[in-house]
Amino acid sequence: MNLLQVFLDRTGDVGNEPFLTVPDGTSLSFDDVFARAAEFAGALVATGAVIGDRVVAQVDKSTDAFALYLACLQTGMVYIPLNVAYTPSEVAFFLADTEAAVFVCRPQDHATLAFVAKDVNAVLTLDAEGRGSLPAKVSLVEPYVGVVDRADDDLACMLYTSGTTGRSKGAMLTHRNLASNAEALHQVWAWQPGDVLLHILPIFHVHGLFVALHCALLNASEVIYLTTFDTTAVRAQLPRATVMMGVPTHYSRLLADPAFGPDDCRTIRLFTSGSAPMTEPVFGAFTERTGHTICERYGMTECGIITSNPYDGERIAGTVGYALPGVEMRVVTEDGTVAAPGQTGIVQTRGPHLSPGYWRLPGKTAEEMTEDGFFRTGDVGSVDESGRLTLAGRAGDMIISGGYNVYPKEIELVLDEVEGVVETAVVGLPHTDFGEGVVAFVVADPAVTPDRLAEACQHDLARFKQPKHYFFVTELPRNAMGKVQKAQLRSENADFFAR
Ligand code: MCA
Repeated sequence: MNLLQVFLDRTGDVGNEPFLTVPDGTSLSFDDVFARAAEFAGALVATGAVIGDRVVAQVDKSTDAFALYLACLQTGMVYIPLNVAYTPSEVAFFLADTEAAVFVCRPQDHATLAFVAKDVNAVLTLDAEGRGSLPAKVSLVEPYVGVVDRADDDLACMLYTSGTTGRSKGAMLTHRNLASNAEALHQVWAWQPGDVLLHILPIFHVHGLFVALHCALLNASEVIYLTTFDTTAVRAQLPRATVMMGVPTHYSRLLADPAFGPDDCRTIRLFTSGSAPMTEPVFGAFTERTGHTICERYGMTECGIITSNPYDGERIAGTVGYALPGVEMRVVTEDGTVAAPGQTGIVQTRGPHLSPGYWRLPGKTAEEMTEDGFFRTGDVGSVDESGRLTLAGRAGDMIISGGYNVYPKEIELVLDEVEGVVETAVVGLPHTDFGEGVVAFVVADPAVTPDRLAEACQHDLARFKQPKHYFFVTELPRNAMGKVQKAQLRSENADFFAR
């Protein structure tokens, strides 16, 4: 069934009630948001786009940006949201790879992006205040009526993720993937009538777009919709909310405000954290300061949320809890056998939440799947006797900075292209704000400067991926097999950001 129809059915009785409330207190009702989606759906269809066509959006967080997503569901188009931090060269890749029929960007980026979008049939604009050529088109066309029938296995969205090769892959997500994961989370987090969600996340990732907003829609809940994370604004809104979802950086920033405390959290019944590992000091300090125990859960772009600490039951620091209802999760050791309790191996998962694969990369999809249909997450962990998962790290060398995944290979490829660079190794070092901070170790001619390297990155890589520091070294540490020892680089410089 079309996921939008599920949301319409669940909110049918409360159409006039507040859904998206912005900080000045203005609310759009469920009916308002669905009506706006129907307007955008009409505009999308008027471009000539049809069911299955890809709509790529690189726009600021706004109520209209969310309505655009719903418009894609409504018309059976495939929605691909992009981080606004992506550079034109990154955007060019996504537009070409998806063969986008429609590209929606910010008006201020239009001049720069028009060239990279030259093969896209329709390029439209949308700003954070609801202006641009997409909204302008709305007045020229009729709103779309009805919701296109979709089979459970039809594509709803694609979200890009990278990998060891540095090449981005589009994780295809179906209506079933999204609906099943939202239903499971709605159940395990015990959503209740009257819940109000404080929404502080970007809406170009699984966390902010699906985990947070899908749960709110299934519950017909009001959402306090903040477009950026600002501690003062969050503290001002918290006392009206019952649920907040964040990444560890959000919680450590709240704790950094000495005035933040139990009074701010008096109405909250659930704080969840994910997208990056929550450290035990932050977890402990949060409980001590507020009396609330953060519920850490674990997910991935390819499958949404896999496990969560219990709503009723002990939430243990450093663990990510139990598989969600309907979700299978197992740990498999190097020799291919299912791990015994306590034994470490690669986490695998299977179920209705799991993506059918990577867009137009059947070989890559096959590589990540086992013969019996489990997906190899690449995360290393162990399960205890009760089924509780503890993550111990990652098989690859992916960095997580402030909840964003950063793939070293992608950065190394850019740095290696700079004239005079011999070789590079990019790693994440402990960082108090972002969890891990990106740095690069560079072997290069003396003529190569940090500015030159930064300039190359600025052109090709989103800001959050760019190294915060360049270490010039005469050689990279290698083992007997010639493999660069990134663990050694990390351990020898672990206190770099604290220095
Ligand atoms: C911003 N900057 C960053 C990051 N964010 N640098 C490294 N890592 C980051 N994550 C840089 C900017 O480029 C800028 O640099 C400076 O920090 C300030 O930028 P600003 O936009 O003001 O940043 P911020 O508001 O302070 O953002 C920090 C943040 C944000 C709020 C933690 O990164 C964020 O919203 N993270 C959440 C990510 C998320 O939702 N992840 C879910 C994906 P300069 O000053 O030098 O220009 S994972 C997922 O969906 C899976 C399935 C899951 O399990 O959840």
